[in-house]
Amino acid sequence: MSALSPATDIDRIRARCAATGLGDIADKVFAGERLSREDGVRLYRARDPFAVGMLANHVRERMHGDLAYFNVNQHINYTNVCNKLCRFCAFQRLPGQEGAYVMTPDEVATKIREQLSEPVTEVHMVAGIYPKLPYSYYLDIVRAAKAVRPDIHVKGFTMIELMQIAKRAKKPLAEVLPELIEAGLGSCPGGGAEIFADRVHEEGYHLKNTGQQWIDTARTVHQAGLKSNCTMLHGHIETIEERIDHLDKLRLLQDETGGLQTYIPLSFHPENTEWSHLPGPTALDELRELAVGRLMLDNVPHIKAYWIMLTIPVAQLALTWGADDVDGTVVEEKIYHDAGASTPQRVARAELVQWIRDAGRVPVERDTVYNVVWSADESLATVGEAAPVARG
Ligand code: V47
Repeated sequence: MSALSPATDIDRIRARCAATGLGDIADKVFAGERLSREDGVRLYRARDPFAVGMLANHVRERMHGDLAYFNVNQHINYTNVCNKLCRFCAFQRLPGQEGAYVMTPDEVATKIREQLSEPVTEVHMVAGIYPKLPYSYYLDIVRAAKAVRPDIHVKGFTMIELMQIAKRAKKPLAEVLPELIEAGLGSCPGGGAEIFADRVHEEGYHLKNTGQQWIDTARTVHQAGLKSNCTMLHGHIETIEERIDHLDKLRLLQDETGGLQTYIPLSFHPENTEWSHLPGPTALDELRELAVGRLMLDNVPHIKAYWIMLTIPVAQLALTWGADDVDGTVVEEKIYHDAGASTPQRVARAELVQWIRDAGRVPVERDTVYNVVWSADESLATVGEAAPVARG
């Protein structure tokens, strides 16, 4: 696979885009110009999704060549107790309900200890909103992880969890974040954004943060010096215009703060949820979503194809539809598996490397903030020096 599209490739992509009425959008992309919201809607509606994929792949290769990032991580969902009653969620339990659990800080430490023989660099720690947990609990679980594995990067707490933590701390988030950082928090994941539109919020998750609150919280996180990821939950009751509105709001936030590292479109999994009558997205919908994300979010460095949610074959394809990252080894995942995911709970590092190679890409193990840990491309720097990322 060629790292950068030569002129003939550009001509081929332009011709395919022109044939489906996207010639002007292709020209903007080749010139590095920002796409408008209307352009975004046209990308979603294009008769030929492969034209959109080719365009997104062009941008992906302009930014990252053939590199495909992964990490060695472990997920810990410290509680499934939640009071938000989101209709898309199969993970939540009410206090006392069968299957409800809360891990103690010692149990979190045990989960980290169990993986000490693996070269894990990140723990991804997210959970439900259980109002009884005191502020000290959140500090303690971060400290517990760091005590067992001091060099581990704690990527923890979505924006809704951070709002809850600040509420329990009885002080503004801007004052809470330095204490979480002091305890060992390294960055924040991108979950919980869903679809920002008030209509969908009202219908699907009205007890949760609004879109505006998600954005305001993320801004505060970035102002505290932490990076975060961002997501969009697609394939349920949202419209194309609502998706574009969501992407545009993320793009504006990024213009302002520069704190977003990676965008992850999250495919709705309907099983065991209140929306189980909805079909969820097809594999083609998922690939198109990644491609539109790559094209619209011109200021977000990375696009992640989360293999747990997509399956490994679709994640492999995604590496030519705009994605440059596949997440990591994971170890234990509950949110998607409760909602019917058929993927394994973990993948071995060597397997991850092999299936990235099989997809025609060059595997690069990164840490959470994209320092290179190991690379099949020996010219890349390793930890301590940021991976070379050309901005598209
Ligand atoms: O916050 C919940 C969503 C998120 C369902 O930042 C569902 O690197 C689909 O955010 N079907 C958790 N989606 C996953 C997440 C994530 C995953 C991997 C990497 C990163 C990162 C973040 O999943 C939740 C919610 O938005 N979700 N239930 C469902 N049934």
